Amino acid sequence: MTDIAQRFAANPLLSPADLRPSAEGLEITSLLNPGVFEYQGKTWLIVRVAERPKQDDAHVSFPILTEDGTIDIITLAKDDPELHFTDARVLRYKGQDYLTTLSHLRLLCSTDGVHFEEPDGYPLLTGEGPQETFGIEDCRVALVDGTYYLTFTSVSPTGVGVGLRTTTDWKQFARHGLIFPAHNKDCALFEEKINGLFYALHRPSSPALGGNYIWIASSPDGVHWGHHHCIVTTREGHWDSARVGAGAAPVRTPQGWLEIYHGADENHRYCLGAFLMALDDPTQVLARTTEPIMVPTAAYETSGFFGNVVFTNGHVLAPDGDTLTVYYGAADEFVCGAVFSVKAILELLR
Ligand code: MAN
Repeated sequence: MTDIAQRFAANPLLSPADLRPSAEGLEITSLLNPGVFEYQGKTWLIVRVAERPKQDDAHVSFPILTEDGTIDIITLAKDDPELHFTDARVLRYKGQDYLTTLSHLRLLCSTDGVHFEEPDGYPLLTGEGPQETFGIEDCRVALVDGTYYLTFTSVSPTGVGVGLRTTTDWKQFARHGLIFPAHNKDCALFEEKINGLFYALHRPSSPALGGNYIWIASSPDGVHWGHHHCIVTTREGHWDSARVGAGAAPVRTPQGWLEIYHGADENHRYCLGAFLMALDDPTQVLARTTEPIMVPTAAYETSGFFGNVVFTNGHVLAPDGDTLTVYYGAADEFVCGAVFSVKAILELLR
């Protein structure tokens, strides 16, 4: 067992009942996959809030956004022969895929990194326009030259892509549309430019040749991306055999850029691992962990909305350069925290 995560005793830090739904008639099914940043001396989470109407035995119902931002509820009889459930997260009806929940992003902050509260005066971030009618999810936050870059999953009937918004005060946001079109998610920007360029990890998916692999791209302005390279692939027979995707912004270490990533197997078990990229040219992967550094084992990780999942897209590095507090979604239902030693992760790289 190579799980080196020191889980918070207070886990889960956030459960669906801890926040209020965004609209009457909805309930929160999951609080998960927070982006993390430091702002005004506090630790902040931008958490994914997944909602749907209260369910009854005979029907499934789920919200979608209209292009002008209002919520429509779709209700289907469970015995409708044209309805097919893929898993707890996705269903198919008359040849069209839908999500069973609608996600928005919400800000929470904390002085101790354990107890989080919703501050007054900050907006909810919701899907806007035709590319986000099925919601926005799993936001990464990178602070580059004084601006916060928010990269998140934008979901709509035309697919799953990476949206970008930027802010300096968390009250006003500039929208930059999709920076990586469908099918793409798990986009993490580096917090420093390298040789004058922005860098980002991203995860296109290929249904035939290729797979769910981590790629890297660079950009002169953070909005227009090119020079794509595939750098981390899935490994047959391993814990990360079906899909891999980047976590939060890479951590600069003397040995290279350290990235914590998630890997899933054919049974949809999501674990965490790590890889290391060269400091001056992050398209070069120097090493990778063989075994996972975190495996879903706690009860709140093995059972929930979608069990056997630990998934991270946010962390805070302490001034000692070693203590990395990772916030993560557990079982697609709860927000949890765990501490890693950067040095201990580096020792597991091969
Ligand atoms: C997958 C899962 C879901 C997510 C959709 C769209 O099915 O990660 O949680 O809502 O993709 O991103």
